[in-house]
Amino acid sequence: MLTVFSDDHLLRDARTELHGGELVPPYECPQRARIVLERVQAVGLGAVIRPARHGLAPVLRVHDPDFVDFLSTAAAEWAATGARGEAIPDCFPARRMTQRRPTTIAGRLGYYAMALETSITPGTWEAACAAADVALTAAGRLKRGERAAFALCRPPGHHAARDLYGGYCFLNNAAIAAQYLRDQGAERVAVLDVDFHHGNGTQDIFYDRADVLFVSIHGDPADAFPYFSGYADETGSGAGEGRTLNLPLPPGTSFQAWRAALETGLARIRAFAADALVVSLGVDTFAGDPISFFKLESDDFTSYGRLIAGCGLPTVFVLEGGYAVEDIGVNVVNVLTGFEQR
Ligand code: 6XA
Ligand code: ZN
Repeated sequence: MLTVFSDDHLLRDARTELHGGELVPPYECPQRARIVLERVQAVGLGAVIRPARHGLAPVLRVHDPDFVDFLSTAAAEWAATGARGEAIPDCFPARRMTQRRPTTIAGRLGYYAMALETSITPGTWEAACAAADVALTAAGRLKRGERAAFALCRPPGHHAARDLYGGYCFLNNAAIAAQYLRDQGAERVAVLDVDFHHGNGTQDIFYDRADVLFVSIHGDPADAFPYFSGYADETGSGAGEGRTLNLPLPPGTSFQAWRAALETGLARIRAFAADALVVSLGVDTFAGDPISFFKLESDDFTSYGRLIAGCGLPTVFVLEGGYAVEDIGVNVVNVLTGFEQR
């Protein structure tokens, strides 16, 4: 399987994440991508290529232009205020407050944030654009006849909505890839999100659409980030009614129970008769993950990679979360080699 990778992920190198009431070194760190790449090379998964530049047009197919403009200048605007720390908001358009967009950068941070652990830093925008190009390049390979491709994206993307960032995400790489597949001729695209966290951004982007199915298996939002999205009764709206399937699971979920949810999701994907599949591949379902509560072991990732292959669809794997840094390479690549075994 081909891997697409960009060194520009290194430009996303925040010093701080708000966690447990403290500013700590971010869980979503550059070593993650390095360790995944090293494993790809160690097992000889296939060629590793650099992304082609696609520009902003495919990004603007799923994101709001004002939001994209905000992301592209936020770090510089924040620096110009003389603030000593990294850019994080302090006030949000909560219930019964106006939803008008402020002029000042501190106000716009709160306007566009869906969570505030994620600071915006110089280089973040460039890294996010490179990650989108990685996903687009991998998706483009399917058109050229490849059965599957791996987009080694960093920063991740599935929490980024049409006009929201947060949860370590800025641009929604998986949604950008899915829309690109549509624009390149696929009539129906399925997105399967196996990250521990609900892909609220991907759900938001496709919620009222009949042509993109979104299936997500994740920690129950009653217990897990992002708390305000991912319940089973969120099923889509308008033309998209029935095109969102959320499979929330409780703390301590074993692979057996997780696999049963995957089978349910895969059955829905088969019934949808998609032309292509995008997998939001987070491995924070791992028992050793420091911020999550499922109990998958490394061999389980191989098993479910094989199950995903059973759909028989051209597939783009897009890297999302996973913070047990020592194990992230093995776990991610196990999914990919499991897929290739079938
Ligand atoms: C913030 C947790 C962010 C989770 C990000 C993630 N306290 N999403 O892994 O998939
Ligand atoms: Zn996650």
